[in-house]
Amino acid sequence: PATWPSTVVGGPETAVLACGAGLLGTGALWIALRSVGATDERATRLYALAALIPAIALASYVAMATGVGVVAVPIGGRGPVELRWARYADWLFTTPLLLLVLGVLVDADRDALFGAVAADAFMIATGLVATLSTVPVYRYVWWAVSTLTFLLVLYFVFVVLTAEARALGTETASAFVVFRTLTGVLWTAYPVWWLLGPRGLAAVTPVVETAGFVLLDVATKAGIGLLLLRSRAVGDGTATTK
Ligand code: RET
Repeated sequence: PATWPSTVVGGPETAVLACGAGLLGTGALWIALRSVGATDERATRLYALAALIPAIALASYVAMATGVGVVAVPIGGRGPVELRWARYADWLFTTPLLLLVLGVLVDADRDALFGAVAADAFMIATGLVATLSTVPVYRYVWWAVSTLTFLLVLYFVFVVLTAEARALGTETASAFVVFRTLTGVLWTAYPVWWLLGPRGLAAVTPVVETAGFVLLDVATKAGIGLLLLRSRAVGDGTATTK
């Protein structure tokens, strides 16, 4: 129809996306500036990752705010629903990087980390399939596939990485509990929010859905970076020697 894409650029959703871009850009810059002068090699690596994660998201948000990656999916009976796949491009890179941060933090076994990253990428890819499917029931089936894979990722964080953190000593173990909890709670909100949003049960409007994802993305991406900068288990480089 001639009216499509209606809300792509210039509507309230654009403003929300621009806010997200601003917050993520500020976060990336803040983390990068704060990490200047870090001498410990492992801390430097973690800070670089922590700055890179919101920077990638910034690119995705600028793309979404300017109308890139918008598709209209005709979901059975409901007519076209506008959605932005740029979000999934962001998550495809940033969620593995977030897992990498946790892995570097506790000196994780490479093979286990690789397995978790593979499961994570599969989770995002199948989530995109759920998002783009036009038959409602297929959307929920793919959502369920993605969520099952998400449980594998949680197992990795809560069981495998937790064991590695404990092996490194009490300080790293207690610092890791904070990162683990943040990951468990915030990541779980994503599939729930997807279900409530216009892609699922349509309990919330597209603008509210976008605002919710902005809050989650800022909390997970900038939040973890700021936590890292404050964490003694990172800054003084003692985590691996204790
Ligand atoms: C989708 C929908 C399908 C089911 C599941 C999902 C999970 C998404 C997650 C995203 C995490 C994103 C983060 C981003 C940035 O920092 C794709 C929403 C399970 C867990 C942490």
